Amino acid sequence: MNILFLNGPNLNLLGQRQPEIYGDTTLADIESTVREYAGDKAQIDFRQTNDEGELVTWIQEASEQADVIVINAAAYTHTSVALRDAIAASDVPAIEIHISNIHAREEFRHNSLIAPVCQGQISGFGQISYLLGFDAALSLKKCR
Ligand code: CA2
Repeated sequence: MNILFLNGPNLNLLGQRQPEIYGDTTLADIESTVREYAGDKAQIDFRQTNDEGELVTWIQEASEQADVIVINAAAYTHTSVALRDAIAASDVPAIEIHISNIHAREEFRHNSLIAPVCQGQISGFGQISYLLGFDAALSLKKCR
């Protein structure tokens, strides 16, 4: 079982700026927590990029490498038709995750362009959203 975690723009700043919204945990801390939580249940590939095209390429390549994608697309969630098309074209199921509750924030964050092409959405549990994403990925693989 291989799970590909993809993280979009500015998530490399986690723990360094706006802790009142995103907490004081860094993305590297989250990656370690996910790896520890996964144990030997799954192989974890954990990536971050600020580049929309790179995310698209990683999604396109995922069918060779991953059973499930867990994606925090960050701001591209709300803007990227390219990401939505890449997820829709992929034969690898994707689970959308967010640290904050996007529905409780500014109106422009309420709409996710990728939600309709993902299996489901996990939003608002802080860094635990990543662990819930892992659990969902595992269950999805078992029940398919
Ligand atoms: O809550 C989430 O996980 C988001 O995907 C985070 C995105 C935001 O655009 C989405 O609406 C919700 C922002 C990620 C940027 O993270 C930062 C962390 C620290 C300082 C600045 C940005």
